[in-house]
Amino acid sequence: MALPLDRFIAAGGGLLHRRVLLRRGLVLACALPASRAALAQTDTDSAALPDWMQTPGAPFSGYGQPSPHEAGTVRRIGANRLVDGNGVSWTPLEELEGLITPSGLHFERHHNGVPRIDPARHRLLIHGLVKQPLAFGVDDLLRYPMRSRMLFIECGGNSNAGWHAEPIQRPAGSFHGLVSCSEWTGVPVALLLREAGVDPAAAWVIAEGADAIAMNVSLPLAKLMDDALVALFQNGERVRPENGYPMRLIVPGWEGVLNVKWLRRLQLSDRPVMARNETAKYTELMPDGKARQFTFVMQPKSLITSPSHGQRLDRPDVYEIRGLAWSGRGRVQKVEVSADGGRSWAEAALEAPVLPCCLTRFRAAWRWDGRPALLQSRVSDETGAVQPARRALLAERGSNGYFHYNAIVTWAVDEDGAVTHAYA
Ligand SMILES: Nc1nc2c(c(=O)[nH]1)N[C@H]1C(S)=C(S)[C@@H](COP(=O)(O)O)O[C@H]1N2
Ligand SMILES: [Mo]
Repeated sequence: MALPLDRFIAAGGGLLHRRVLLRRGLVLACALPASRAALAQTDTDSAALPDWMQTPGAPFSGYGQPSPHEAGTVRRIGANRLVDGNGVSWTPLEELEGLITPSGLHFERHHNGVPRIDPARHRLLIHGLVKQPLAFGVDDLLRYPMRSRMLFIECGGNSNAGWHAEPIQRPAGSFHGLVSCSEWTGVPVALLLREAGVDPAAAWVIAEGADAIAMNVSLPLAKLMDDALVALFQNGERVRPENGYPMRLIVPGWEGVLNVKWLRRLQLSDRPVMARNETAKYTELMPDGKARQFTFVMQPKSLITSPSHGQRLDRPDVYEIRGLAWSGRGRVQKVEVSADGGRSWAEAALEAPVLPCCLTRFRAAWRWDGRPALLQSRVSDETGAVQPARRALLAERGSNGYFHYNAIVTWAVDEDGAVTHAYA
């Protein structure tokens, strides 16, 4: 590889300046010649045309499915064997590109399974401290002005294996994949609340779902008036049953549990309801023995998806490091990557669009010299919040943690190119 890459070195361990990515031809030239030769042969030799070019292809289909060759790209399921319908499924983040999660791969978190709701019989009730209680069917809501936003939803329990004493050895998505990103379209909650007439004494809203446990949580009224949606559409089609069909609450940037699925009730109140999921669960025990409650906003987090656990670099070469960054506080401002365990950092390129409370794709060029490396990414958001090192997070939160783990993730590359999870 006779490329003049040395003048692009931006940090230790072979990280290259992000402007190298604009000169992609230069960087990837070393990987191309073999595939180029193979293509030339099948293109010109008609006897060698593959069988799928010998007869017409399959007929039309009413609803498309991924190629059967991609059947391995599925959610990883972690069902709770003790409680029916309780558990999670993780998005396989390491298999995906771009920033939108295909709806069929959106992570799932159910406390009591996916209800089979007849949309014609489903109602959203707005009541409590309002002038006039109102009930909305799906057809009623479809007549209101709508908004679309690309937003992530992240479970407060995402990445919680990071609290373990030893680094968990699992693919990136099976560790951090309780986050997904969709385009959500629906009716601003503020429109519906204004129509019902908010009583000045109201300060909280209790949101409840139509699943068998009628899961409920409390939210500050101000957030619902600001930017919450009752979503009817996900990535252009109606919300999937697993994700809240026929309507769910969307609270941009806030903890997953607050995005109540199968939404059936918004009750305005002067106080929170103290539901199970805001007392016994989704609270954090701090080192002083007190618990932190109502941790609404998801803090900045980033993660390299390639190379990541279980992948292998087949030879010393130039690689594109790829990953995702997000913050519930606003836009991603900067992602830095390190190949030497955090001793030196180079700025990654951010792929447009960079939207508030939305996954953001980052890329960096890296020349791996075949020696052991420790890959990390660190995000800063537009409010100045920076993703903490694991040591700093543990110092602040102690070792009782279960929710809201957002520390820097380290992938160790050994001299054979094998990638594992490490603490650095
Ligand atoms: N009604 C209801 N809403 C719910 C839940 C639930 O079990 N029932 N799970 C919550 C939790 S803990 C999370 S993280 C998100 C998950 O949304 P998803 O399954 O669409 O990814 O939904 C929230 N809304
Ligand atoms: Mo969650």
